[in-house]
Amino acid sequence: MKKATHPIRLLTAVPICDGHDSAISTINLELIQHGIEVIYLGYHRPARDIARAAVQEDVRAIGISSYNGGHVEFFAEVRKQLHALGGADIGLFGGGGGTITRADAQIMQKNGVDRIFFAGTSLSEIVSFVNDKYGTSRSASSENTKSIDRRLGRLLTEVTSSLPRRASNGRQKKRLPKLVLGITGPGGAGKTTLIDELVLRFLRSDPKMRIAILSHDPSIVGKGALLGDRAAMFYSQDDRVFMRSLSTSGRAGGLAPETERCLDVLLHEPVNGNGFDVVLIETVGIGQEAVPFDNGSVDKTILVMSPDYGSRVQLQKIAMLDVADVVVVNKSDLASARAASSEIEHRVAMNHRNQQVFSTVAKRHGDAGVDALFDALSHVERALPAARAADHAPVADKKSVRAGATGSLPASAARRTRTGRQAARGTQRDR
Ligand code: B12
Ligand SMILES: Nc1nc2c(ncn2[C@@H]2O[C@H](COP(=O)(O)OP(=O)(O)OP(=O)(O)O)[C@@H](O)[C@H]2O)c(=O)[nH]1
Ligand SMILES: [Mg+2]
Repeated sequence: MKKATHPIRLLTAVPICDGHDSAISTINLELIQHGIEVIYLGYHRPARDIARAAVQEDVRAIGISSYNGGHVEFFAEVRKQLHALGGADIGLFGGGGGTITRADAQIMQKNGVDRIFFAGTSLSEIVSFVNDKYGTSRSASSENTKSIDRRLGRLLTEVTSSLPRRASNGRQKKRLPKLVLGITGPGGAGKTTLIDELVLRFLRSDPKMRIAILSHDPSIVGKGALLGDRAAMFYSQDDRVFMRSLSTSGRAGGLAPETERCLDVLLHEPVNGNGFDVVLIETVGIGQEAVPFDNGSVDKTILVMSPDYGSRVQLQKIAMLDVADVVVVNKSDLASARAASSEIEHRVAMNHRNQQVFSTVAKRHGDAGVDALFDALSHVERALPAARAADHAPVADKKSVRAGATGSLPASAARRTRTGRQAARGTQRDR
């Protein structure tokens, strides 16, 4: 079989009712140090969430660390869910100290588990197994599956590979009324936690709503990466949410070289049924100079900050503060938050762009600040169809539709023709 040209992608997790994550954290680290991309789902994860995530991420295999018993049934359930979701060709392996006996392991291997590792195994043996077993490219076996997650997962792999972009066969690039949000901010500010809370609210607001998330974590070209945003997500583990984790492959600025192609697939590919209503893009933790969505690819940019940015002087240096449509001061439960909010409000007021500032506690369920942010974003989402209609209308019509919308049109309508910064400014003027 052919040696794969891209890093092996694995998904790792700890089963439901099990908090033993120390072993898998050590193993994750060893794997990424050997050039493997690991999407870590975290602990206390049901079989369906593990299988769904593996299919969406289009990983080569799933590694499960299981210590609290029930492993024979649990691994079998993951295998069953993989079949149901069109991911029968995804490998499954794992370990769990002395909890998984050799007799159990034999049963598990009959049930579709590739290998179980026992206490005392060296980490290098695990890495060798992964390289030997999963280091070859796959044949495209599940193209006929009905599972949208599977087909979309495979397609994203195709467009993120270095192979030339698959021909689009002249498919119509009709821009449906979908809200695309770009969420950025320094590492650890709470971007993922906030996205998860927004996803919960979007899902509740409409029982038919489908959401896509493109999430980024850093990596160096040709090296492994820990793609860990899924571990901080709970509500986003839902059949109506499609999430894909991307590594930046050394690209500065917050996004990956393939982000735009992935967004194009999420917005326009026919495999995606009726498409997604909301697409959220999370950047890596950014530095002061980064302006990740400056190409106008999103409707709204949200800068998430934590109160511990330093002093007022630091605020003068953060480029995104000039560009973001919305600034979120997260972690408002911290002592320094009140002063931070007023400093940030003062700072953005100097831009004269009516940028909105919200104070949130994303880690608190049902937080009023997150509710207020969500309300503002849903308002933008509701205004999108009119905005897009205006964008597709002849020039003369556009003027009348825009005027008729009482100045509440979002920047999105214009984003194919204006730069992100221009679009963002237009939005603020319109509001
Ligand atoms: C550390 C530990 C804890 C820590 C966990 C810290 C953490 N965040 O992970 C703490 C103290 C918190 C803890 C709590 C509990 N624990 Co505990 N814990 C252990 C202990 C001592 C070691 C596990 C470990 O991490 N080993 C280190 C790893 C690196 O070594 P290893 O296990 O040999 O792993 C190797 C292979 O198995 C393999 N491997 C393992 N996972 C994977 C995954 C993949 C993908 C691959 C490829 C390979 C692989 O590779 C490793 C490299 O050699 C075990 C006992 C034991 N010796 O196994 C009990 C043990 C697992 N715990 C146990 C219990 C009962 C509990 C508690 C319920 C105790 C209590 N009453 O509160 C709680 C439950 C916590 C929870 N929420 O689930 C029992 C489980 C019994 C059972 N299955 O019925 C055990 C077996 C102890 C015992 N003999 O009673 N525990
Ligand atoms: N005190 C406090 N902690 C929070 C809040 N929101 C998130 N956190 C915590 O901050 C840490 C980082 O949260 P994430 O959501 O992973 O942050 P992130 O910005 O996505 O991080 P990266 O993707 O690594 O850049 C986690 O431990 C969260 O629980 C909050 O409102 N208050
Ligand atoms: Mg994150």
